[in-house]
Amino acid sequence: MTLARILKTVKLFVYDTPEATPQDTLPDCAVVIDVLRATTTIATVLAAGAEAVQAFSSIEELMSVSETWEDHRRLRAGERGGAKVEGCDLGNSPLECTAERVQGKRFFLSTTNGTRALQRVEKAPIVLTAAFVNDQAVINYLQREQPETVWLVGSGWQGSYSLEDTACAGAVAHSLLNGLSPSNLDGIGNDEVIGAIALYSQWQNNLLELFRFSSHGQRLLKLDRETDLIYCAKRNYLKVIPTQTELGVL
Ligand code: 3SL
Repeated sequence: MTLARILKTVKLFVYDTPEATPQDTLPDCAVVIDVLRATTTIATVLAAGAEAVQAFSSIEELMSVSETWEDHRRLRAGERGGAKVEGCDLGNSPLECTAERVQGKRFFLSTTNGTRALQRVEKAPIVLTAAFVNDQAVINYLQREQPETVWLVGSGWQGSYSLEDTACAGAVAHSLLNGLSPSNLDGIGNDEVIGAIALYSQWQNNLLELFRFSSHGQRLLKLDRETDLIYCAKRNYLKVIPTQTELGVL
């Protein structure tokens, strides 16, 4: 008798925007990425001790659901076009989410693209969020749990591609597949995986520079948010793995 290890191989797909994801199927695990800045903020808020993050694509819905929470137990964060939405306590800067501010609170969040991307895959059995600040924690989770099909979904900007989200997808794919080699072919679900790994490999030691080139990085620089870019470029800074339960809504 010959005995061998069963090697489960992950099948990875990268979708640069939520709109690019297939409509008729879902993966075992969807990882939503919005490096600038929604998923960086989500990881920061949870690491700082918020009770949960509840994400909404519409501000109106955020306002009406959060209304039922007492004032001292909630924070409302709303962003459109990079700026804070009137009537909210916060915009979408992770740097504003200190432990003193968020600890024990429910964090109601609506952003231009990130929360829309979450909504797109909310019915997947496992939904996680990733950014560079918590990339290693998410990679460790995927290596440990070994879901068979994984989608890495960039949030993009209003339907178009965002460099920083695809680079982060590339970081996760690079670790899970151990770089690109012919022995990894089984794990590559679509060509975007190869493109994302190539992008990440080119910029992995200079993420801040990449953010400065990106259209959303430039938008944030115009809004004087350079310190946000610097923070979002930190690698493996937080150990948190945001999942459906902690995200609250999904
Ligand atoms: O689009 C989004 O979801 C936001 O993260 C954009 S911003 O960085 O807050 O401007």
